[in-house]
Amino acid sequence: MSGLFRGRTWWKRSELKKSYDVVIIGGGGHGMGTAYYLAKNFGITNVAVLEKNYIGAGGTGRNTTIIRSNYRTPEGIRFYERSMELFRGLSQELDINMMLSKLGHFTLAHTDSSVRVQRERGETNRLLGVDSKLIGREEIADLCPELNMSMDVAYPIQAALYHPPGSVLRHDAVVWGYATGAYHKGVHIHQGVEVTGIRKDASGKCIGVDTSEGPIDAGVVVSAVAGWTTQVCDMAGVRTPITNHPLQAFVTEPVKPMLHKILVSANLHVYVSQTDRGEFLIGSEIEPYTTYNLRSTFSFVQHSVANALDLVPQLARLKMMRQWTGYCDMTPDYSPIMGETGVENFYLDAGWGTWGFKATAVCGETMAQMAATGKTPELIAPFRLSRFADEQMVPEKAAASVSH
Ligand code: PYC
Repeated sequence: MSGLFRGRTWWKRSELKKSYDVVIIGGGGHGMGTAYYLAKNFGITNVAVLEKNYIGAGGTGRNTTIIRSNYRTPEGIRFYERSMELFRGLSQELDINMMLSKLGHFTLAHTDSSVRVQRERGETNRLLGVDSKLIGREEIADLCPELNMSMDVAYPIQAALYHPPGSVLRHDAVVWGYATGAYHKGVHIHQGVEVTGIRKDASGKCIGVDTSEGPIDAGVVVSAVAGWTTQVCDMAGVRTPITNHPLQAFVTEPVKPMLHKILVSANLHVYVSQTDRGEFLIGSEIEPYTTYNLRSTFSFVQHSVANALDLVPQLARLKMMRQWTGYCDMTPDYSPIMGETGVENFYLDAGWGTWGFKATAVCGETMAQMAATGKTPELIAPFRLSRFADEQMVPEKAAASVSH
């Protein structure tokens, strides 16, 4: 028994049982959301969430906290819009203040081709009822006077996709809210328990997991481990096209509220927002190499500071406070992989790259439905693993975070 992380929670520790109806691997927002909606929507409470580290240790605790639904494909837009709907009611539902701030989101375009892409995104967004449109320089300057609109920079801002519902909310509150909600409905949450194998019967059907604390039988196993997906899938004999890249970010010292919009630049590959605490949160694109090394790099700081200062030069004198790195399980089309895996009763919630936090709520809801019914919910059918073999990808690169 690994005692390291036991006892950190405020709730009573549950006994690790030998058998559960559903075992969820991964105690991040997606895993906890799945457990919560299994209990809430389906009355299934004989559920264990197994987390090898502590709750929210992975991508859930290492993101920009941005939620938005201004994606490029109809499949992506519908999916993330459902997440926004769920997020809006979550503070009340889970009785924990998520501190949702509806700031509005700009995707800045600095080249003609980017303007075309943002215009197309806006049109598709509006067709599907999502508030988002291309705006020009004057309106940008009006809505965000802090932005540097000078023409005397390498890439002047030409236009922006403006998405007024774009918001930030507390990532820790989301995972702890779901965890607490699930716990009070009877779900067992086990921190410090590592999955070491996926158990199958002679026919190849998944029947449970091996763990650092012994084998556990399960009717259904859901993997929601983001950066660790390829390891868990290897245990199950499931092949995915995922590669794991590091993504870095940093925050400055806190100052008075100054920037009231969330900024992402499609061409400079940088994002900037000001947190409720007053810190500026700045980051850029994933690193081009694959690794499980979480070391921060100077080249990242150099690149993202230079680009952030092109956008908001007033930040020049702020001190950097913290820098961190997370893992991104990248897919070829920048859309997630959800649902069936080819191994009966083993389901996948993966491929979250740099866009996983905003999907937390809808993933919880849909993966719970998948685990409870064995049927693929319509919203996630386009994200099936088999789409790569069938050549039916869902190309989201133009709208997934800073990856343009
Ligand atoms: O999807 O909005 C996003 C995002 C920004 C930085 C990383 N992901």
